[in-house]
Amino acid sequence: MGVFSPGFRGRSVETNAAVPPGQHVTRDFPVLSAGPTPRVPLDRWEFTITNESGHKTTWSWPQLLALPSQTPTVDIHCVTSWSKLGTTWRGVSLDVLLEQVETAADYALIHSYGGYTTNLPLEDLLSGQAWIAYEFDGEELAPEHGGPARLLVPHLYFWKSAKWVRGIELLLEDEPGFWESAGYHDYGDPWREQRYQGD
Ligand SMILES: Nc1nc2c(c(=O)[nH]1)N[C@H]1C(S)=C(S)[C@@H](COP(=O)(O)O)O[C@H]1N2
Ligand SMILES: [Mo]
Repeated sequence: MGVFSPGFRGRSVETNAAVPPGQHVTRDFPVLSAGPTPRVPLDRWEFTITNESGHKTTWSWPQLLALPSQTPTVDIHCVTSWSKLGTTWRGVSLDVLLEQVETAADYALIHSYGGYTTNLPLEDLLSGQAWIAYEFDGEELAPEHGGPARLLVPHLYFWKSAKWVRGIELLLEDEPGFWESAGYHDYGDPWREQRYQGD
């Protein structure tokens, strides 16, 4: 991050340098959902990690909120070409959740309420790179943006940040999710412009 004079913020060379190739900065927060917004009452909400042997570790809503949280400020990059810089969230690091799970898996398939899925290597969920986020900009996460809780994995294109997250399936072999099965890139690194299969 460079140093900005206020009048130039948003147009400066420094700002453009912070955006991956083919992306433009927006100040809006567009909503991109492949289907209707699922509504899950908090007393029935749960989040489950299933390991490769089928063993399940489940957190209720109060159990999730009782875990130590972090407030990452990160840039997000949608494959449709908008990037939003400096977004602030609150959530539980996947390091905290996965610490409670025994696994030798290399891959993760994320499942959402409503049926959306997306895949990524397990290591991309670790080392301070991913959160189960339940606040955006100091407010509870709005339903259209994935509330009550979504995955936040900002170093990959934003389709990997599954809204209305309900669980993670740990797998020995990679399995494509919803957009990955429809021709989008298996990994989706915005800095390498991995938008589609073959990029
Ligand atoms: N469950 C679910 N998660 C999802 C999606 C979706 O359709 N369903 N869309 C993805 C895509 S393509 C993007 S760009 C972001 C959009 O998040 P937003 O609507 O909060 O901007 O959510 C991702 N997570
Ligand atoms: Mo997207």
